[in-house]
Amino acid sequence: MDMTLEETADDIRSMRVRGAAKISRAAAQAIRDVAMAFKGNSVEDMRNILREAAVTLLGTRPSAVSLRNGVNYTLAPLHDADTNDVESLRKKVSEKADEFIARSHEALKLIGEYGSRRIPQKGIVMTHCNSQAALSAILKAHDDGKDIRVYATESRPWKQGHITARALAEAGVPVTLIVDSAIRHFIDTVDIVIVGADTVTSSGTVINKIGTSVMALCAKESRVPVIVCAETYKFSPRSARGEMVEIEERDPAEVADPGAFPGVTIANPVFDVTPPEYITAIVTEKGLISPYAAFEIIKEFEGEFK
Ligand code: RI2
Repeated sequence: MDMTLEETADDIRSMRVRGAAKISRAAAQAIRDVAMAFKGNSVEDMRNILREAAVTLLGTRPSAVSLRNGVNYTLAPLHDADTNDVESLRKKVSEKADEFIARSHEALKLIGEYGSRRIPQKGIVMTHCNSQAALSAILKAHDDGKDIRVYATESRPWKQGHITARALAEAGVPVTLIVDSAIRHFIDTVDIVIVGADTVTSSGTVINKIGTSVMALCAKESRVPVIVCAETYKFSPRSARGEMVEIEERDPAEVADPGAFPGVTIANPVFDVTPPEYITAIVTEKGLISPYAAFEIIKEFEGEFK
């Protein structure tokens, strides 16, 4: 079923569709649908409609660079000097969207393979929130017969950890759901921390679900390696040009009913910032890199993602 642009934007904004990779694929698909549905004859009109669609989608989740990279990748034909009629623009945008989505799925598979090799034959993994990329590595390790158990944090306020815990249990992985504040209590028993990323900056800083930096801090204190699983399109070219990543702040009502707390300010930052010195390696579909090599990834893919 084709979704309208507004429906997709609304699904992403309200987090009915969530996860950095999923929202970027949904955005690429939405741009494709806009191109397919365009009825006019003017390529200029079509370009404008596609640009407006990009603005709508980019406004939905400000911290996720994957969204921007997915949209920019799909709309690259807008900059082709030789794409000057409606049909060729439609065809190229549609091909780009399909390419991006296929590339995203392929990346997930490779990250699973590479990331799983870092998981010990027998051991305890700790993860945060719900990351398809992190789960890909954990599930691959389990499929390969490794004897692993997982601590999955609840991940307040949205409790995406419930999705992770259920997915692992369904796959037959022994999993324990814990509250976010239990991280330090359990970290000494953990062999490896595996998390996802919403954005990786050129300096190797990882922006991921609020609480990730606390997990990384506790892991460093206990000498537990921290592996971040992130597709190359989660690396931010803009950060290499000095731009700061905006940390999304969502509705306070997601944390507690403001009406029940008169005079109280409720803050709801969705992501936090983990500096590179707390990260052992970042697993991309191109291989494992040191967080300090993030700039190299950005240089390699800058043309594609801008
Ligand atoms: P994948 C999610 O953000 C989580 O922070 C997760 O770690 C990250 O995206 C990456 O997820 P949210 O949409 O792309 O729940 O690995 O705010 O699935």
